[in-house]
This record gives sequence, structure tokens and C-alpha cells, in this order.
Amino acid sequence: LSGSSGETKGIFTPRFEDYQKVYNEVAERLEEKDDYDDGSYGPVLVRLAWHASGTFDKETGTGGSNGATMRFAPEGDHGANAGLKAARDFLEPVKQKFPWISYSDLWILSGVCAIQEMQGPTIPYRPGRLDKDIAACTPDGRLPDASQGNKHLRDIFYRMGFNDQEIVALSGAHALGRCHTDRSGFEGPWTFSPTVVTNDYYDLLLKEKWSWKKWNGPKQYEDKTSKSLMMLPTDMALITDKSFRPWVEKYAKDNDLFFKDFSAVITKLFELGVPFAESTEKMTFKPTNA
Ligand code: ZEM
Repeated sequence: LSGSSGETKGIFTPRFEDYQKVYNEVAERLEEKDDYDDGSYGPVLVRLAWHASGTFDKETGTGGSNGATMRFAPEGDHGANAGLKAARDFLEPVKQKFPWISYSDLWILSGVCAIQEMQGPTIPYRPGRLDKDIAACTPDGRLPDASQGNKHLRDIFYRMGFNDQEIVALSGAHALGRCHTDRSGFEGPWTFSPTVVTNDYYDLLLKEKWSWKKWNGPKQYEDKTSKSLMMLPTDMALITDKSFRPWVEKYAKDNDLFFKDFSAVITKLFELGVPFAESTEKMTFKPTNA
């Protein structure tokens, strides 16, 4: 039976091959729909998976990617989630085509797919998340506020169960995508290649001269050289904080180390609070461009 989907007494049991089909469908849509933003839905899919996961609170075990509660208005309307409807709408046809997968598993699988298809490291994936109802929506304020500093970053990420090294490794995701004035209020990309996973974020943080952008929007930094890149106050905290900075320096020097640590930490993020069955297999999807 290996290589085919199991069907026992009418209950469909998806296997690795079935998840790879979902992966391929998301990858194909990423390729097709290249007229969005910088040419890819990849970054916003990564942000969706992160915001689904980043609500986790280790004390109460609430929040996290198990539940996909951002589908419901209270959580979907939280300021931090502005703009993520674009990602959820992008995935809706995939959910229609593969109705057996939960939204919670689909959002995380799509984050994995987006990272790999944007030439990032391999991210192992485990399925098993179940969608919850509106009552499981998390309170507003669990995701980080970009206008704050190092203390706030620690408050937010320690609550999820991360340490300083992991905070810095996760932040490398800002190699991807951009800020939108009609979403967060901030404006611009962090790197010159916002649809490719690289360690450029760290390199630019250290090598560029950053000064406050002169504009009427929220306080953000602008690079002196091109004046087309940006950093958030929370990004800058990674080089002003004594304990964060050595990790920025390591990742700027060593892309392989960044890829290794980023893969490990994003896998941890995506699995926060998910009660996997003991027997759940770790899957490694084949990128379509490999
Ligand atoms: Zn982000 N992020 N993020 N982030 N993020 C934005 C965009 C993206 C913070 C934050 O306030 C913002 C992580 C951590 C943190 C991505 C991934 C990850 C934006 C712009 C803001 C304001 C939203 C907009 O206007 O569209 C803060 C304060 C963080 C604390 C450290 C982590 C961790 C991430 C993944 C692992 C990505 C991929 C984007 C780009 C989205 C896009 O649409 O291009």
C-alpha cells in the first residue's frame, strides 16, 4: 500500500504523498501569482504562519498554530494581523481542493513551502493541527509591537519559550517581504532581495548607517546609502542589546549557520502548543526548484 493514500472504512488517512501534493499546489500558485507585491505571495505566507504561531503562551498553553483562530473576526481584526487576509484568500482554493487538511495544518505547511521555494533551508513538517472555534481566539497584544525595544522583545518571545539566540535567528525572516503603510503603517523592505531567504538582514543591520526616516509615519530607520531600505525600532534593538548583538554578528558572517539555526527555530515556532501524536512522522518536502 505504500505510496498510495489509505482509505479505511471511509475515513481518509492522508500520508506523506498527500501532503506533498498540497505543497506542490501551494508552490504552483506561488509561481503563477507573481503579480503581487515584490513578485511573490511567499513573504506574506510566512507572516501568516508566524502570526498563527506567535500567539502561544507557555504558561497557559493557549494560542499557537493549533486552531487557526485568526479565521474569526476578533483575532483576524487585531491590528497586528492587518493584511493577512491576502494570505488566507490566496490559500482558500487550496483548502477547497484538499478539504481533508485543516486550516491550521495548511497555514503552517504553506509557510514551510514559501520558505523552501524562496531558496531557504529545508524545514521539517509534522501535521496534526486541528481547527478550533471562535472561543479559542487569543486576546489582542500577544504579537510584538515594532515601535518598542529589547525589553518588549524578551517579554513577548520568552512568553513563547524562546531565548535570546532564538529571537535573533527568528528575526532573520525580515530578509523577506516589506512593510505596507496600509497594514502596519511602516513602509519599505529590509533587504534588496525580499523574495529570497538570505542572511542579508544581519549584514545590512551591521554594515549600513541607519538614521530616523524623516516622514509623518511611525518612527522607523532608513539606510544612508540607498534610502530605500528600512529597519523597525525592534530590529535595531538586535544590534544595540549586548546579548542579541553577538548572534547578529555570527549570522551576518555565516549563512550556513543562519540556515541551520533558522530551520530549527522556525520548526519550534510552528509547533508551539501542538499536541502531536507520538507516532507523527516528520516530513521533508521536496522543493519544486531543486
Ligand atoms: Zn515580522 N513584521 N515582526 N516577523 N514579518 C512585518 C512583516 C513581516 C515584527 C513586525 O512588527 C513586523 C517576525 C518578527 C517580527 C515577517 C516575518 C516575521 C511587518 C510589516 C511588521 C511591522 C507588516 C506590513 O506592513 O505588511 C516584529 C516587531 C517582530 C519582532 C521580532 C518573525 C519572528 C517572523 C517570521 C519568522 C515577514 C515574512 C514579513 C513580511 C510580510 C510581507 O507581507 O511582506
